[in-house]
Amino acid sequence: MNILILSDLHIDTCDNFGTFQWDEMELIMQIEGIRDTFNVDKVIFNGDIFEMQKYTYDEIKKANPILMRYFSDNNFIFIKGNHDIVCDFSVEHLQFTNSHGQSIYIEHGHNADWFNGSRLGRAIGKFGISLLKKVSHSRYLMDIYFKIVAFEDQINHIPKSYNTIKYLSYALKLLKEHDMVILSHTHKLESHHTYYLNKKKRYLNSGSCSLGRFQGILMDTETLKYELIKETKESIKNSRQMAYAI
Ligand SMILES: [Mn+2]
Repeated sequence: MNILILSDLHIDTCDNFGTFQWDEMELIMQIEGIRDTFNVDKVIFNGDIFEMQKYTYDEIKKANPILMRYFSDNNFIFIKGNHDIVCDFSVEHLQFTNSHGQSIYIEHGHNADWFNGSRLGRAIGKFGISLLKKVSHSRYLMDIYFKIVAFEDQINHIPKSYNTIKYLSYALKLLKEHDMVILSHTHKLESHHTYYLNKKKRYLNSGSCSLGRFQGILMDTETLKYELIKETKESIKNSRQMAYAI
């Protein structure tokens, strides 16, 4: 079975407080292109798909009617992230075993940290965001906020606090039971292989499709062969133009 894993879209209401930054049709065309080209059997959205810390589901739906219709018309799987934990059609995690007995485990990954993994931590976070929304017109206060949650680098927009060994050790704990663990949440596209408990183990992170990025994982669940997708709105546009030129 070929699966496509995408995560951390943070679909919002397209105001300047959000980070989605995708045109609905452009995103749908990109997903459909990959489904066709690679014969994808199942698309799995691994959490933080809807930015429900900042907006209600209805607000998001109203701002993205084509995309939300596309989601409901297709048989996609949605896994809960810390930003859309209240979503009523998503599951906590996904586990399946292939015909060779290899176990593949997929979850968003916020349970690795207290702030996002506990009810109290998330409530504090949500309260902070509601305050921030009120002051988002102030450049001065927003500058302070961006200094606090500083990105590790300006190109990949990975928050400093997410680039830690914490998620690697959490993945390693899960790998005691599974052969392949796929997390998201950190917005950092990565893959690690290791021999652990006498078996080859793999930890992948599907990165993020926010801020105009298109990152994810394509995987054949039988062979566990995979490919990391790393594109941007611009690179997609450029390759389309090249195709037209030919
Ligand atoms: Mn998250």
